[in-house]
Amino acid sequence: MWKVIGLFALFGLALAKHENYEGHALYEIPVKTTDQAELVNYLTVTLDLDVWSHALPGRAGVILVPKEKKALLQNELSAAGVEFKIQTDNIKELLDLEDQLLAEASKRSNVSRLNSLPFDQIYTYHQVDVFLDQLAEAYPDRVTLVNAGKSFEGRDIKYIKISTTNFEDTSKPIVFMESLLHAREWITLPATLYAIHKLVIDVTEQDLVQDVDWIILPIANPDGYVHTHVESRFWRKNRNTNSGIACAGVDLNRNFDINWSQASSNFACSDTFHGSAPFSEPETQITRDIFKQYGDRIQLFLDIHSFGSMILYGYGTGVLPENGLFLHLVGIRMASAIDAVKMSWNPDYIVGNVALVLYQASGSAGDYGTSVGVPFSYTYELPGYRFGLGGFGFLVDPDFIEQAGFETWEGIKEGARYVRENYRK
Ligand code: 0X9
Ligand code: ZN
Repeated sequence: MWKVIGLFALFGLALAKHENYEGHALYEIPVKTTDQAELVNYLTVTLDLDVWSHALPGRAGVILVPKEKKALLQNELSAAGVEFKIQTDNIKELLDLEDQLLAEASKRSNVSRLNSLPFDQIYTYHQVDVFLDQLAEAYPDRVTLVNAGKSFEGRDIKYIKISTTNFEDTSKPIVFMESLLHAREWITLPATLYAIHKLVIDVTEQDLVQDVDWIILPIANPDGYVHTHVESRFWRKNRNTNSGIACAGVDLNRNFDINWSQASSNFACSDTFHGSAPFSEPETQITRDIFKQYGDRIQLFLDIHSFGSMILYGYGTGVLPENGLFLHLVGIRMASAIDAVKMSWNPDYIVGNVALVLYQASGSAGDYGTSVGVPFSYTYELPGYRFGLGGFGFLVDPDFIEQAGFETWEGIKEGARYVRENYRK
């Protein structure tokens, strides 16, 4: 009896939880020409739609559309002769399924001792916080926990330093990685946690632990991340409310002081709103200060995002950095290492300048790294892994969490080895 009531209560909770996405449909729009792509991108702006994947000839647009806007969008597309497919008519059902799959996985595994992290779950802000604390306590000779400051809503932003020489041997290069700058890109968290696991708990790459120092910031946007767990699963920005509650949030990956505001939105409601000034946000200031503090020892910076199976480098204006050829070369090496072990149904990684392969974007973390002299600064776009009957972008299937960590680690290793072999202080 209690079980039944419990089930209903759970079900009711799940219903209440994703109600804001009831009837939202996911459209796949495989445009054929640049004109069609431009139309789709124009419609997403004028109808204020949530773009999951930017439409380009040869790369389908994926767009989340609320019930009341479906007819409008379809009329416009049909009038222009643009074909489309509805991947799912009600994303809320998939959100409930995601909750259910993750809840079942967490029931199966034992998370009471987080220093043996099972990779079949997406950990909450609090769980990661506890994990980092415990890790630093358990491995004091190798792990230092840094509480770098507070987010807009006052949450601690913490990163760990991994070093066999307490960061004192300045002849070692530093690899700096962060994830979850974009809140909804959940699959990026297991990628950094997996790297931590392989560098501290289950070490198999001695050279990378001995000869490289690591800075890993798993939750770069804690407020946005918590918001995706308790309120809106597809929230992207931080939770700055200076422009009013209705249009909260700054896109942290448009807020860095590099070509700021050149290719981003000035409109607070936009998902690519760049904020009131460069580095207006405490979250981006923290990443900036890491670059400042560790200077030119940072040889490789990886800002982990999803989705799209891409390794991107700057600049987002389309101008190539001086070492563009080397950026491309190391990018290809990392991508090939991932491709060698990726799920066969996922596409090969694409490597290139963000403006050339995707779109123009200013003020990104990756570009900032390049602008302050990090020779190898990249944005990883992890794949969208299989979910239910299709690939549903940001949704996470627990069956592929470990795979995401494992395959991304192959790419990270390749990049880290390159800088290990080539960095001379
Ligand atoms: O648009 C973005 O911020 C990134 N894509 S996402 O789908 N995760 O939002 C790409 C940014 C890439 N920028 C540079 N490497 N410069
Ligand atoms: Zn992103």
